[in-house]
Amino acid sequence: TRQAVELIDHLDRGYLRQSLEHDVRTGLTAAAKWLPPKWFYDAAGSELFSRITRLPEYYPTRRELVVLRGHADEIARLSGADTLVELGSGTSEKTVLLLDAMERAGALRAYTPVDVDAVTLGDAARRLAARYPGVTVRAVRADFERHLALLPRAGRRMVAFLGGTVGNLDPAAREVFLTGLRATLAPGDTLLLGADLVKDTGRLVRAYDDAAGVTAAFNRNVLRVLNRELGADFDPEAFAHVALYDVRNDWIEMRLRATRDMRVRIGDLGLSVPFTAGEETRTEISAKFRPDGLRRELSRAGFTVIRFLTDPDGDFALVLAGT
Ligand code: AVJ
Repeated sequence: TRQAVELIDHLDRGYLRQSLEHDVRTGLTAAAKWLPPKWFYDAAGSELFSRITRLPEYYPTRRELVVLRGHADEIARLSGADTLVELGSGTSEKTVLLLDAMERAGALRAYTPVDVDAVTLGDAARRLAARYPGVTVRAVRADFERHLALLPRAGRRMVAFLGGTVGNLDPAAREVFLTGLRATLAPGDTLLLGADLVKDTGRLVRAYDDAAGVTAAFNRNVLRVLNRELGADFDPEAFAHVALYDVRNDWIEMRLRATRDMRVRIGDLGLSVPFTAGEETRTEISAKFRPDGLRRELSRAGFTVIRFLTDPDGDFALVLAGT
């Protein structure tokens, strides 16, 4: 028997196209060039990211799984949730640990994955609908920075934002995001937030500059996305992958460094972008948190921390927070 999956789409083609055009024009005409990380994730980029999560150097995914495996039942019980909403759900690999725990608690009624990629979203939604018959799967295609207010409100919800993706937002954007999310929660709803923690700089840098060069390929992939989507003529191999840890801001920065002078046409934008040899374009920040700072940010956004969990090595945090 096939389970019906409901798909709610808040991203028409025009919306994605407009935000891509806007981001690229803004970022590449700035004095210090930058591109937002959300454009890494086309099919090839999502596949590269999934390879990253299996790299020996990339600890966050495995550490978060350790916390989830050890505490899923506790999280399900403390949250009291019957509905799981997952922001940036991707392949929903970690999700089954939470859904199984909610099912064991006898509470599971609905799952709402939220992602920008329709294919990933549809696959995950169908797979989980088949695994949990009787559970309402309502997939929402949306940009979690823009469409929080449009998420389904039914049930007692736990909103999971895993993987440390919150670290891709700069502090100001994080405050807007957390405050906006808090405003959409009803009494009894909870947030389950995954956040990578500050640690030895060498380990941090290696996690974003792996020996096999997968992260480098992931970083350059954004240029392939611009070539395809905006008719640009980047030579991705003319850019070097750079990963550094900014100790003042507690974040990893990924950059693409031009290895020679060049001029890149972005056909669809009617733009010609000059790069000088050695010039760096920032493509991602990935913030690393200190437990106190993370608690402070959550409480400033109006959350109450219910449980602050980490793996035994203190590498990665999973925070359950209430209203
Ligand atoms: C998916 C955002 C959590 O910041 O660690 C992995 C993305 N970038 N390697 C992260 C990423 C480079 C990842 N997140």
